[in-house]
Amino acid sequence: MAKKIDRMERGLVELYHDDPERADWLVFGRKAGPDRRGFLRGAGLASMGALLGTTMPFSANMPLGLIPNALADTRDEFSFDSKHGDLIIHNDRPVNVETPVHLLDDDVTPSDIHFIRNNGGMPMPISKADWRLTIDGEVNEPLELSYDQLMNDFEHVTLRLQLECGGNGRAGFNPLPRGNPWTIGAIGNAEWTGVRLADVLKAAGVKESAVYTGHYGNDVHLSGDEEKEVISRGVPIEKALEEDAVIAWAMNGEPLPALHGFPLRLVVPGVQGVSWVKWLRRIEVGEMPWATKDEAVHYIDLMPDGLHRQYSSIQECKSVITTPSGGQTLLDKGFYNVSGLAWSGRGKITRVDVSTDGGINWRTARLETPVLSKALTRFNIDWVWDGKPAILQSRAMDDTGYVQPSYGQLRAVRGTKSIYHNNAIQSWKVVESGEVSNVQVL
Ligand SMILES: Nc1nc2c(c(=O)[nH]1)N[C@H]1C(S)=C(S)[C@@H](COP(=O)(O)O)O[C@H]1N2
Ligand SMILES: [Mo]
Repeated sequence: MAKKIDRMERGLVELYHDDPERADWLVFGRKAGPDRRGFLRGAGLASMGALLGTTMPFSANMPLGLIPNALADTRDEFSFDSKHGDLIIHNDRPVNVETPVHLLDDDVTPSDIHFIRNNGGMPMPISKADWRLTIDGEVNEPLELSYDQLMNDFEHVTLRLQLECGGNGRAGFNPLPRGNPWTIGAIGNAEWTGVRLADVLKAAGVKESAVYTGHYGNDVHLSGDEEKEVISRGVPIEKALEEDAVIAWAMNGEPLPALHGFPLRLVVPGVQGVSWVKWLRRIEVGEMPWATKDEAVHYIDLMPDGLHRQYSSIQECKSVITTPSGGQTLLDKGFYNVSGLAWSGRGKITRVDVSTDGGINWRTARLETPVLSKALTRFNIDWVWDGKPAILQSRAMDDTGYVQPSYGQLRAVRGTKSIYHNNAIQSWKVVESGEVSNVQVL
């Protein structure tokens, strides 16, 4: 019955129907302790919880739609239950879920609407007691820390920080690249609690030769091959040693949900999400950057001086109007409070300008306080809609003086083959009926 699995064409639910053992393997992974492949067949959620023990995260933290559907052995559509509204599901194997921007109007993004980006299968749950974090490579004293050591031996910090996938905005590239077609909601603003990465690295003693970190998670390659790493990205060592990089165990005051990396994940502010490795088990301090030359060309960013540089993992200044936004309808002409989000990977937002006429005239919006570094900042501005077609845009500036570019400017620097870091000015078209939709303005 074990058929060849095509990763793009077959979803998890279908896979559970056709090949449940394989599906378990992909969902629950390799660190199985007693061999539990296939044991979930026919079991209910409650008995799964009992079998795994109460310290295990799945029964409490998996999105309701995923496991019950899988266990029910039906062909129902994958669904992701959230009391806050419908999320956009790009893929269910691996799980990739985007937040529609109109839901992103809380100061702190609730965990159950925060976007999810997985490259591989969920790892087998491991209790906090059995978890170990290794720090090795270019360090004087490699460490193997238990969860308790991490909690007890280092100072705790809580920070509100944006997390954005490097592929966020990919759907705006033309031609549309491969990969999840994120619109602009692969972004969230959670509160992360843990210990400073710098404190842990210093405890291991970083050598002079250190250039980069490599971050390893416990997830499973989609092929099921245990030898294959799902992904291991890191950051320049200077970034890792900054005050605000965190090894986190809590998101919004609760233990990390399974899908967001229980029990530990990295939080590397300002840097694309791929380095925020979940289910963190190892940090390797290395002498070489992780990015190969081929990879690096995808990350050419437009810099404040209008020049480009070869490689950047920082997410440059960006903004989007969330109300009104695509899919919404203005009921009548008249007064509106236009609001949105602005952020920068380099620091604080200093200004957001809004245009309602496709970029001819710009007015400066109000920023909601507190304006935090590397966290989403809300802005708003009053607008009287005269009932005629309009194009709404926002353009952010950060404290390095970087001004969010237009699509034209971005394209001039990168060409058309971009797949990451789309920080171009976003445009919403309003037509006479009041319907709002996405439009691309150069
Ligand atoms: N172990 C592991 N960590 C990971 C990933 C992954 O696939 N495996 N995806 C990365 C990517 S590409 C992003 S954008 C963020 C998304 O974090 P979230 O799912 O908590 O929103 O996690 C990063 N950490
Ligand atoms: Mo990502």
